[in-house]
Amino acid sequence: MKMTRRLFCAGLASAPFARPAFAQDMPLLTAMDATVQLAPVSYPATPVWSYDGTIPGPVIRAAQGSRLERRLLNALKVPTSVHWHGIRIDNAMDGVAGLTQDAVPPGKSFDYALDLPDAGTYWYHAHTNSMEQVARGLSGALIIEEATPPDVDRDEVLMIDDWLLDPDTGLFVDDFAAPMTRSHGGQIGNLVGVNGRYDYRLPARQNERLRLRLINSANAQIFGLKLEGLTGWTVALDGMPLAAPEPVTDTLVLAPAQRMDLIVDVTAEEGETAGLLFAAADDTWRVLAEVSVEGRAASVPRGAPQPLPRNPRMEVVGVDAAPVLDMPLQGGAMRGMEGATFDGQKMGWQELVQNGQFWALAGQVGMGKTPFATLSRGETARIRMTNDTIFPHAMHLHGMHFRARKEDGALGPMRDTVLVMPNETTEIAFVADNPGKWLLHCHMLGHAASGMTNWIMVT
Ligand SMILES: [Cu+2]
Repeated sequence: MKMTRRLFCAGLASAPFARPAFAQDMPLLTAMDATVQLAPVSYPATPVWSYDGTIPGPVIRAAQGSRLERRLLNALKVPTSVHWHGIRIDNAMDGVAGLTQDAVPPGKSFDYALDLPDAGTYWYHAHTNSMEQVARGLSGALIIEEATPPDVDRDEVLMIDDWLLDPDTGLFVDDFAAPMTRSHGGQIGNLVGVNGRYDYRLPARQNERLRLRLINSANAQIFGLKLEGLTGWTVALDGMPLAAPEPVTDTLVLAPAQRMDLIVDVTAEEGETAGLLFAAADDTWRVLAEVSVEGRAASVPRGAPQPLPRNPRMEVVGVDAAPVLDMPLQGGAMRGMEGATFDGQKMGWQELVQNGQFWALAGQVGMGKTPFATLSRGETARIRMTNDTIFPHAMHLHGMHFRARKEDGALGPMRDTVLVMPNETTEIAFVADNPGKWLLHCHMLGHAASGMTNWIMVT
């Protein structure tokens, strides 16, 4: 509480407005300016937008089945709101400015209170002008703990991000809205890091067992990852437990907003290189998080782990009989589209470009007045997303998790964000069991801001 109050005051000191009134007992989450050393120390520090003064924001841990309360206090000079990504949440708490709430003006607050039905790895981030606000640092991990956690020695959160910094000034390169990046793959940083550090290091002992909770909080970068000196199993995707742990044998792909829980045994000898590597743009593998091995925890590794306990409501039933709704993903550089509806008007490609819009979902650019689909509560629905663009898109559904349905009818793991590759079709199936207005959008945030955002209604 003392810490929270101190940060609260620090936030106010830098903000040009009067002290807002706030009631006592709800813990604060303060969106505030801060300065953080993201680049190596020989470079200048970076002014950021943060939660509670740190990049990433504080790790919020809560028990499955509990209720989480945070009072967002906006000490920034811009309006903001918080989205609790992947939580099957009460619609009013979803944090989407312009759909589920008004953005919180500077100096004002908003009380978030959410039930936490599912255990797993989630995250929270700004959902007002998120293309800029998330890039400037407004995100943090949200960890919902199982009543009976898996048998591991340590539980570590690795929030993977990239930052586009001017090396001379340390400032973020301020072209979040640049048409060039928004119409292409989105904004990719020139510095990659974990938990706010480009040189993240995790000390460990040989044969120690770690749970690694990977979160991709980057604006647009798809990370190809591999383990070195570690033997691992994937045990959950986007918070949701897999039916059986899957041995990590190949490159892991983590698209923006996706999460992946790994259980790893440290198999490297003391002094050997170990850690999480990522595929850099020049096709070399680079260390993302170094695991430095000192000493030994056990004489042998433990062998395959047990699956995590299931979450409730993980079945998607009645899929084969469910109607299929077509949602082509359209637009972007090099391919474009003939035209689409923006702001209630039919526009051709050139006119859309002049309006700073490059993408559409099923012929609709951005949120229209009417939803893409209206579903009855409890209904099973299928949405077939055909990627007619030459870029990958990480499609995220709010409020509910889905399973990808393969052509033979088999259902994939339950998750909330799926990567749809160019010229591919991904069909998602879900039970519309959560009433409200829910976004379905690309999590390449520049794409979302220039057309790739739609919504569905569950009544
Ligand atoms: Cu996209």
